[in-house]
Amino acid sequence: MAYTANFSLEGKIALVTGASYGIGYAIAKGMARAGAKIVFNDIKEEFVERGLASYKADGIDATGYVCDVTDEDAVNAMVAKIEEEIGVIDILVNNAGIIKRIPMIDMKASEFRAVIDVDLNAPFIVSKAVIPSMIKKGAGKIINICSMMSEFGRETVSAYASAKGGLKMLTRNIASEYGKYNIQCNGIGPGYIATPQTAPLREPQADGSKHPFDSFITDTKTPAGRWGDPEDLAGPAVFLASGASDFVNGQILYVDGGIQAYFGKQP
Ligand code: NAP
Ligand code: GCO
Repeated sequence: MAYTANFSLEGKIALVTGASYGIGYAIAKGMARAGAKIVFNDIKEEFVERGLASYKADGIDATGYVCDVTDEDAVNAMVAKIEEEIGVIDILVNNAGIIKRIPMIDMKASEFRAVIDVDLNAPFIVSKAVIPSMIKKGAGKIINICSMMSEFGRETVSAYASAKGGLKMLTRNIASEYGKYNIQCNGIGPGYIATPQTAPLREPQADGSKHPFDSFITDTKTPAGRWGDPEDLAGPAVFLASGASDFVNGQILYVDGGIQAYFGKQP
């Protein structure tokens, strides 16, 4: 048997949350290419439909559900429906996420709570919903999409950094509590990736020049000298979803073009 068979996801069912587009979509596409059956959700029917059309165009027979990942009853109902219609979820990717870029002292508590709800409470809710069947099945893979902000702060992202820092520790705790059931829970920490979420940071200036943050990322902070593409995350996700990573547990795999290793371009 070719060694690459260890990276196969044939016969596995993968739920990727918030995967109509962006990072979730790229991860789901990579997992489909490795043989997984893709199931995804989005908060709006129109986005689920749009996602299904994209998957179909890419030759992927995905199944989509409308579900707000912060709504525990809706998540439990979705997981029960998936188990009834498709089968037990072997791989969960907690990808759905939001960010609000507001200086902390200007941020309303409700805005802070909204980010924590999607980026931290929801991975707890969805993981809690899928783990019992993984225990019964005797195996499972959970991948939490963390962030550079699981390690660093910066201006205006207090809620997001708090959530993603918490998600790193939730990842480690799930690994600790459920590793004995052959469930591996790891994180992926993307660097700066070109998606709708970061579009405001790449918006060209009125005079057509690069956004200062765009230059900051490409010219000062990232050794690769570029923004990441969502596709850059697919291979690491397939690895963490496959049998090749069965003894990897509680780790955050940073896919950041070298940002974390780099002090920053010297003057
Ligand atoms: P994105 O383009 O904003 O996509 C986020 C996805 O999550 C959308 O499909 C969105 O659906 C969905 N979503 C949001 N709230 C939801 C909810 N309550 N229930 C269900 N779905 C919900 O973001 P992205 O850049 O692809 O990021 C995906 C993940 O990677 C996020 O967790 C993000 O924090 C993380 N990340 C991103 C970067 C980056 O540089 N882009 C770097 C590190 C980590 P709607 O369109 O319906 O809102
Ligand atoms: C920001 C960006 C980042 C990225 C990502 C980096 O405003 O700083 O949105 O937070 O989304 O999380 O890893």
